[in-house]
Amino acid sequence: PTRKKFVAGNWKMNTTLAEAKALGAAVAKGVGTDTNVTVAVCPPFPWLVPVGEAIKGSAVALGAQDVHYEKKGAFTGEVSPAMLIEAGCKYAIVGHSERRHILGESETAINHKVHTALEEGLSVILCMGETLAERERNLQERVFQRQVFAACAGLTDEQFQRLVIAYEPVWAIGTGKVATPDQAQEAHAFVRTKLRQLYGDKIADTTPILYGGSVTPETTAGLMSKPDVDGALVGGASLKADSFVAIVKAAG
Ligand code: G2H
Repeated sequence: PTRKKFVAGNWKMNTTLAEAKALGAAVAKGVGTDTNVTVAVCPPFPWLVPVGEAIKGSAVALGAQDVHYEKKGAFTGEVSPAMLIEAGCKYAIVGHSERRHILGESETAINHKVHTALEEGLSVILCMGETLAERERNLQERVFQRQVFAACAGLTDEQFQRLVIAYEPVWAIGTGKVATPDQAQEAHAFVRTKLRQLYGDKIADTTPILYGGSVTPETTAGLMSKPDVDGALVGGASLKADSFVAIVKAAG
């Protein structure tokens, strides 16, 4: 099965407003209107609308870095899926390791977020991946199984069509230590096999599985050459338009 490659930039808590607008505009210019790769940028919440303006007319879509699990109400500081849609987002990242490990986000909350975001019409980029301690004890497959299936419990077939999985080994995030193409392939193949066992061929064959963790233009082609690596979730290298656009080109 051929899955379209997908490259998303996760800007994290970076950029001034002026930098965000300039970065969005430069990415839009570099990517253009027609691409064989699905491309998204995920700026900080307050920059979503202006970055949406900056990428208008290009093939670049807008995503948020997180979303709340309730639809509205007394949740001070939180942002709902409907707000993100109105701000122009197509995607929301859910369960990024920084939220799991630094901000203490639970698997129950992540499952709830995935459900609400999909119900409200967003597509979800669900992150998962093992820590260094877990890999050293060879527990990564148990971790993938637990994280993916805790997050996906109860989704409908239609909702799975709007789910993208991102494998981000925690030891590779922002450390400059990228997983080898073989390590990524092994993890992605395991996740896909589990999707097949639990949800069947269609979901296993169509769900994109991205790799994230210190991806650079230099490492992209090797990772993308693997059959189960369908794209990249890019952090640090997405903050420079040249390197992000080079990753998009290398993925295509
Ligand atoms: C992993 C990745 C993007 P970086 O968090 O989500 O960041 O590419 O900086 O490792």
